[in-house]
Amino acid sequence: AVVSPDAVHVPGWLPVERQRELVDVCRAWARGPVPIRHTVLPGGGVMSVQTVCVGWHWQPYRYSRTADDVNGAPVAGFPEWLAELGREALVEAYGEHRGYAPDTALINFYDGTARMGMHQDKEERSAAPVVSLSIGDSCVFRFGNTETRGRPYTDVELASGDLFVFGGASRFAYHGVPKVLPGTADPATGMSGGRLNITLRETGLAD
Ligand code: MD3
Ligand code: FE
Repeated sequence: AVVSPDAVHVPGWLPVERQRELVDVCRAWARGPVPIRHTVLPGGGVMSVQTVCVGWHWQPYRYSRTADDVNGAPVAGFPEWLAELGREALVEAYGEHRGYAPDTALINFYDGTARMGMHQDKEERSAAPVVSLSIGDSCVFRFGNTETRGRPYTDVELASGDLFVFGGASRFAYHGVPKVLPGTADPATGMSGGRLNITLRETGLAD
């Protein structure tokens, strides 16, 4: 379904076996080289979501190759199979991938009470689309506008296996996750509780 121009939601895109494989690899990345953590914001706030990155490390509000705000370690490399999955996602959403070459993934883990406030993603030096994959519990995803944090916005339920691609104008829209829906996950995904979200991005950065 096309939620707004260039924002395409594909429910149930990822087969459950591939969801389980992603859960396994994300569990390994969550252990290291940089452990998953609640990001601390410059004002002292702590995000309720836990995040681990591969390729480039995101910290508010820049990318680096080492996790200076965690343990200083270089982040795990971005695997080519994950870039290929990103291209498959763009072919599904747009019919072509136009040379999509994501070089970073942000992996967010939500427990039943975690939320993500309305924000824009502006650290990338690229207008290439963001690919989002959801696994585990469903959530309410709030997709807004490019001008303000507030209305108008559209609430969409994202379930396990759903693909969402944000390109074009939607790439710089405000968005957030106001609510997780506990107990909605299919145990066959390997997620026993909580929600995993993987976003693929092109940073436009070079070392
Ligand atoms: C629209 N993650 O990691 S995924 C994020 O579910 C983030 O964990 C949320 O927002 C999550 O930055 C939402 C959907 C998403 C991700 C990135 C976007 C939508 C986006 C970037 C630009 C526009
Ligand atoms: Fe975001």
